Amino acid sequence: MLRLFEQHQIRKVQELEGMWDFQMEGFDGNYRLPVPGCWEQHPSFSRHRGRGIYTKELLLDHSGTICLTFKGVSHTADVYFDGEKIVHHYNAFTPFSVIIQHVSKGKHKLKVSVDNTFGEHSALHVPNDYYTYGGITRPVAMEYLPDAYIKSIQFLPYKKENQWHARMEIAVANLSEKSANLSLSCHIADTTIHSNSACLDGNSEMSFTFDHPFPSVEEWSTSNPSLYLLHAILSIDGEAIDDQIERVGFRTISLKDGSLLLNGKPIFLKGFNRHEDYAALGCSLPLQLMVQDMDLLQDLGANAVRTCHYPNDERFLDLCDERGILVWEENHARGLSLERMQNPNFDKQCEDCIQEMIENHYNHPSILIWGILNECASDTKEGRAKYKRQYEQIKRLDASRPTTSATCRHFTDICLDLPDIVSVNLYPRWYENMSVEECCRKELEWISSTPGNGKPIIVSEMGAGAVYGYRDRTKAKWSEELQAEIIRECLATYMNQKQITGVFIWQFADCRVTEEEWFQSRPRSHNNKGVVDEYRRPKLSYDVVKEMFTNR
Ligand code: ADA
Repeated sequence: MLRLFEQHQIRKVQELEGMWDFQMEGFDGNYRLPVPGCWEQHPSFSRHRGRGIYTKELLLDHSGTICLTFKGVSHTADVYFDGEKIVHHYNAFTPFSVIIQHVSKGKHKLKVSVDNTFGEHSALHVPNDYYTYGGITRPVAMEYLPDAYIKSIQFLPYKKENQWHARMEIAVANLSEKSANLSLSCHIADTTIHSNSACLDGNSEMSFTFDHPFPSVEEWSTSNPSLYLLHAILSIDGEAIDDQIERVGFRTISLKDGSLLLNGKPIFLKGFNRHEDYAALGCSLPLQLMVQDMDLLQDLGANAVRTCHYPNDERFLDLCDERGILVWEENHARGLSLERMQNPNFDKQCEDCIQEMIENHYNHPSILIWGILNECASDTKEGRAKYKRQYEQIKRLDASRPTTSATCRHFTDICLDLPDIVSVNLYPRWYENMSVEECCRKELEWISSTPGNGKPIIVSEMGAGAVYGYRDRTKAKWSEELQAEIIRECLATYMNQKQITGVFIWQFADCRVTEEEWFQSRPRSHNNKGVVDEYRRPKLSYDVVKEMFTNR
């Protein structure tokens, strides 16, 4: 399944899921692995970092133009079609596509070389407190494209004189040499809007823009997440040849007097940090397990999730849209030192990730914040220049959502003037040998002395580790009892501070970490701060969070 709703009625789409042929460099033998999937689920490759080759025969039922879309390949893909390299992509967490024209009917060979090694070629996938898996880890789609097709749809809802309106921008491309007489219609919420005809030159692109009132729609909210299908149909000389469906919601996000407003009303974020990671399946969760996570998040009383530390699978974001769960989505970066930020590939790999994240996820009503660069070198001048570039890039791509970045450079951060929201990762009684109250007071005092003063404040991380099943009534380190006590104390403090507009618990579920660098010191080679373990088995802290989130 590519999305939680059908994206086309006219365009023909085929999902390339199932068993692909596989070979691992340095290993003998031919394998068959499931796509989507991580190669780590195979016992021969469960701890292997290297280059794997996936191949699949494609059978085209007619000649023409196809578009191959990879929703996620971890972490670098080189794609070959009938032996010719057609696209290269870095980063496991953003989709990419490639169009191939003049393809003949019949059999063709698709090969994907996948690399999950660390080194200078990879500035963002590095040894870390989460695991970089290997494989074609998210779905793959093959689409047949007509000569002119719909390239993208952007939907921006807004209120004017207390009535809902929306601005819709639909980009189309003409792949043929010849010019085309195009027109476009948009169907949404019992309204149909028609464009005038437009002549588009061969090998060119253009956009149709509509701005329209929608007096009778219901707003999207956490309690009533109303969604609408936007169906755009492209015609040549009056004949419908292509279409695209997006699922949208009417809601506004704004900031006022240090609060975050959803549809003009202040909202307190009760959230979790959630890695895409599940026991033996790695980062390649099927829909069933995404739904289980969502059910647990809502059972816990959460109304928000942070996609730490990378853009998420669109199907999970679709679930957030449907359930009214608010999302802080962020580009791919965790804990990168200035030295790592100086990797010659860093800037482009970050900015490509931001571009692809916003281009592909712009229409999700659940996304309310764009984040960048978790705990990177925001206490250095050179680091600040990179933060500034990335915040500016986000605002160019989407000025409708506030920005933030989770910092751990307490008292030394020099970037708090840049984001719209100040976010801090706090670990009193775990990393910091101080009380929760003292830690909170000192942090708020510091923020008030910086350019971050007056901005909404989010505690983007708080928590403690507990090894599932380790019980100790004296609350020894790593016991479930200690974790439950620390989380209770943190929530009681942060949820009752008027300057704090949200809290994200670190973390929802235990996740695998790399065995290089200091991360190898983690018990079980996992980050054990989940309120559930990697199989979603609840720890004592689960009921503490449920009690405190549901009673707020
Ligand atoms: C940091 C980091 C998280 C995780 C956490 C921890 O705040 O942002 O990714 O590593 O610490 O568990 O130590």
